[in-house]
Amino acid sequence: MALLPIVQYPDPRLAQKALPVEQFDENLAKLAADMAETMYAAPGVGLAATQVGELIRMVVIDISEEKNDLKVFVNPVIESSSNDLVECEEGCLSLPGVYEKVKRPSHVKIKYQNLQGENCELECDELLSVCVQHELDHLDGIVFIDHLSMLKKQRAAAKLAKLRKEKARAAKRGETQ
Ligand code: K1U
Ligand code: ZN
Repeated sequence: MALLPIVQYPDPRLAQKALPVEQFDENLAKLAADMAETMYAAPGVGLAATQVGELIRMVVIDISEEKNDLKVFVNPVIESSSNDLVECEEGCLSLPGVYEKVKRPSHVKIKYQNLQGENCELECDELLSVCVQHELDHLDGIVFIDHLSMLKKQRAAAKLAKLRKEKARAAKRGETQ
């Protein structure tokens, strides 16, 4: 397995729409395993193939405390969404250090394929629902700050740039963060 570099905002690849997976082979399984390793190491609770520069429709998610409930969704589609919305604070491994509240449907039902190409369905609520919607957005070239007002989005992007500058300065001084 291998750790993959995570594409950072505003890299234009994050704004591209990913293509459907057609081949369910060992290369796909290897990418899923590498994405899972990368997600656990970050650490994060989800990762879309887009975030590792692979523009295909696959995401990995594990919201368990023990990090032993890996879910791999290939060609996922939201079949239905609840009318009620919830506001949750979200983060993103492509925008490290930026956290903002986003309103989304509280429940979603998804259809997807597993790594063997079998058709599956899953009802999602709470953190899984938020995470699924966040990761599926990545496959459509949407990052969570795209859901904010223009002003809040600009502030979030400015905060990210400031954090990066601080990190670069600290690295120059030989500090670790
Ligand atoms: O898409 C990503 O970059 C992953 C993202 C998923 C996500 C988190 C929270 C709300 C919506 C989507 C992350 O995992 S950010 C890191 C994070 O939230 C986290 C890290 C360690 C433990 C628990 C959460
Ligand atoms: Zn993200």
